[in-house]
Amino acid sequence: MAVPGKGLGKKLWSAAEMAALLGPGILLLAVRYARERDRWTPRDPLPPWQGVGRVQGLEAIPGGVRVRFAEAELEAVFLGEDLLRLTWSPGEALPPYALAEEASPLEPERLRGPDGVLLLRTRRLALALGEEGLEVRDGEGRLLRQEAYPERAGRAWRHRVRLAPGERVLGLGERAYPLDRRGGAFRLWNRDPGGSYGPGEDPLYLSVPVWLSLLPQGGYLAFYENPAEGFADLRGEEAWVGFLGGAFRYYLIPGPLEAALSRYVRLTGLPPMPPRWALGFHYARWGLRTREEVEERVAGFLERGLPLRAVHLDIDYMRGYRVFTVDEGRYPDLPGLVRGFQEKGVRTVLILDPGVKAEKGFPPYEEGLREGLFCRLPSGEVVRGPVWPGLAAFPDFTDPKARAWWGEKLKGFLEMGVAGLWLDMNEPALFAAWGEPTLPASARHALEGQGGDHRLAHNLYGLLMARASWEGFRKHAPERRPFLLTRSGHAGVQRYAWAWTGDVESTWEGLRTTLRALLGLSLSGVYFVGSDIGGFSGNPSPELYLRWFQMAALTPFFRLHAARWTKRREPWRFGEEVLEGVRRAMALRESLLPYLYTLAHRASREGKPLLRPLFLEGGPYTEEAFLLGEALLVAPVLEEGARAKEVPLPKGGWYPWGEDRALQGPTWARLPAPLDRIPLLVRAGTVLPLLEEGGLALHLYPGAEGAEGRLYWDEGEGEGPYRLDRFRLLPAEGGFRLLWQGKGELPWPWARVRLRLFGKRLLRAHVEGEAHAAEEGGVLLPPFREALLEVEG
Ligand code: NBV
Repeated sequence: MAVPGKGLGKKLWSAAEMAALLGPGILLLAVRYARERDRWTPRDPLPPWQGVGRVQGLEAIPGGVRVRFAEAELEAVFLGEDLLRLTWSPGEALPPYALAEEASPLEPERLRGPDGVLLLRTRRLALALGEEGLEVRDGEGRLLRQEAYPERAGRAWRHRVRLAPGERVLGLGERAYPLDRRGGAFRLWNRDPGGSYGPGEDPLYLSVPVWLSLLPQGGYLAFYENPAEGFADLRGEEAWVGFLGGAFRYYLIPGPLEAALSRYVRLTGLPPMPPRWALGFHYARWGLRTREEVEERVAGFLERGLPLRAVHLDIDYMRGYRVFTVDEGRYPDLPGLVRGFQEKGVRTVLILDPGVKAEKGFPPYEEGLREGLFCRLPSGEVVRGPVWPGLAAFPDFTDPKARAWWGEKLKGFLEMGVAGLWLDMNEPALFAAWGEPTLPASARHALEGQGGDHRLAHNLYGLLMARASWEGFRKHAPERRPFLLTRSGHAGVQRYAWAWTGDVESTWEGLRTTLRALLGLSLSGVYFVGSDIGGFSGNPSPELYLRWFQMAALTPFFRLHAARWTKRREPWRFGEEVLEGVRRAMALRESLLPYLYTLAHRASREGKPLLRPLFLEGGPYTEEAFLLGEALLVAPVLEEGARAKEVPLPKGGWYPWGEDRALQGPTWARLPAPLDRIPLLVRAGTVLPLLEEGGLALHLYPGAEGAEGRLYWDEGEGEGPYRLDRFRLLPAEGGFRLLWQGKGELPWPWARVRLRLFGKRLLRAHVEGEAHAAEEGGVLLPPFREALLEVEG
């Protein structure tokens, strides 16, 4: 981080502010470090950009073609009907950390156009190589992308991509910017904005070089497989995309975007199935100095019957911020604490920062030095930069030895029952009084033996810290599903960790920015995301706090957290009305668990996102609402004082939560948003599985053709038996037939199922000839294969 508390680059911290936060000692180190870092930052301006020259020759290769230009070479290879890979050389190909899949070439059809243009095509995608550039079309021959042949400047590459009128460009990871990135210029470089950020801050912690183009006819996805520092400038009618090093290699996938995104996620890795508890509510707070304080907070939730599933311990539990230690004085008997919480159904998650205190005699530091695990300067000296514990050394996670060592270090915590790890400061972030708050550009990295500098490896740091932690988790707690939460990452980080959006400001703008950051991550393949409820850095008003809570309850990761300098913000600190609103949001979240768990399963098997902007599925371009899975439409309240909201409804019927009448889209509907809830709608045609006291409920929301729904369930942890149930509601004489098909080894876990029908009044249900009368809340049935639902005329 540059200097906590301020948007970096805009303003330097006053010495007094910085000293107040970090202490005068660290302030001095931050000044000294910034000076040293500048000394170790090579000043090598880019040589002039040069084109690749004219085509000199062509050669067929498996799956495609190699084209020789005067100054470069291009390999275009199809790796499937919907996957084209373009690689320009010369370039420094790095180990394929982002990829999960090794696709093999697929033979395209090879044609020559009338003007000598070479055409390669599959059923879904066609590539045409012209004089000045290339064109990509979909299976119907519609133009998707036009790009000029690239330019090179030393190690750097860049190219121009034409933007069609009305084309929108999405993705690029976490951004404090509207989802349509056109009009902006973005840096692909993971950066800690320093303790607080708001709209427009760029870059943030987790950038992903993935680009989704939304065109009237569908669009396409481009993934640049390059972790080096890069940029995407979308201010004009042509975009510039470039990287300051690394190979210039990218993949193109045709739309529709929803399918393209799943394809990208299979390429870079499906997110694993999380433990079920992780979908519940988490509590965190920086600045809990003692074990008693943590216990008091946890008890506060439990005494009030607020369903707390996990508590996160921030850096305060450590001894002088030394990683892998526990301050026995302030946090005695951590194993006992973890066990005690677990008995109450609360899991413990511990924060880990990558910096290892550079202190003689501190075993992890000594080991790292001895085994050569830390990042070094070109001189061979270990880089030591300031973070929380003072000067620290940084494990080089691009070295398999360092990853294995890190994984071993987790053994103690995992064996004591710690259920998850929270990976912070892994951009990596250092305290620098000015300039780049990270390792010097010239710092060396192993990159699996190939070697390279920090400019190439920087964006991989968070990804590989997550990978090292994941591998350690699997090794030392093989019976449990890893739960990792990361702040930084890169393409593929979804294979290992969930992400949260860091130190956003506690303002209404911060809330809107958060929604954008969450959806931007989701559109970049990082599906399990959430934010600090109420914003990290300031004190939200009661209303902002509640609105944030309500939105967060409908995002994948649901956690309350705040900076040490903020006021206490447990739900009971804002008066009765807010507490009741929070209770309601939490109860809704708990009841949605079967639905969320099923979404998590679909993400892990099919690469389907949990959070989806409406336009991903053909709806309007809007940031006022989003989908949670296919069935739920959430319209968060983002404005102070609003008690109603204009909600965009895509095509089809939409049932406002709890109501019997569906609204017909496409339309904008004005829906009530009293303080105790935000607009939430269910898509007509849905069978929604919900958890309720004592069992499972199926809420039936018929559309014109009935309704459908699925449920995935297992033991919530490990790799034991599971079951998949499919429910189909079909219109029938006098009402509906509800068909239930289940498969899998896990026995159905609930004794009774409550059916609740929306849109029509349910009179009774018939199962195997027996009639069950419906009451106010629906009808209770034993498990069945087919039920006949009789409705009022
Ligand atoms: O560990 C302290 C904080 C943490 O609470 C927050 O969630 C992280 O984003 N951490 C940043 C380091 C210092 C921030 C000023």
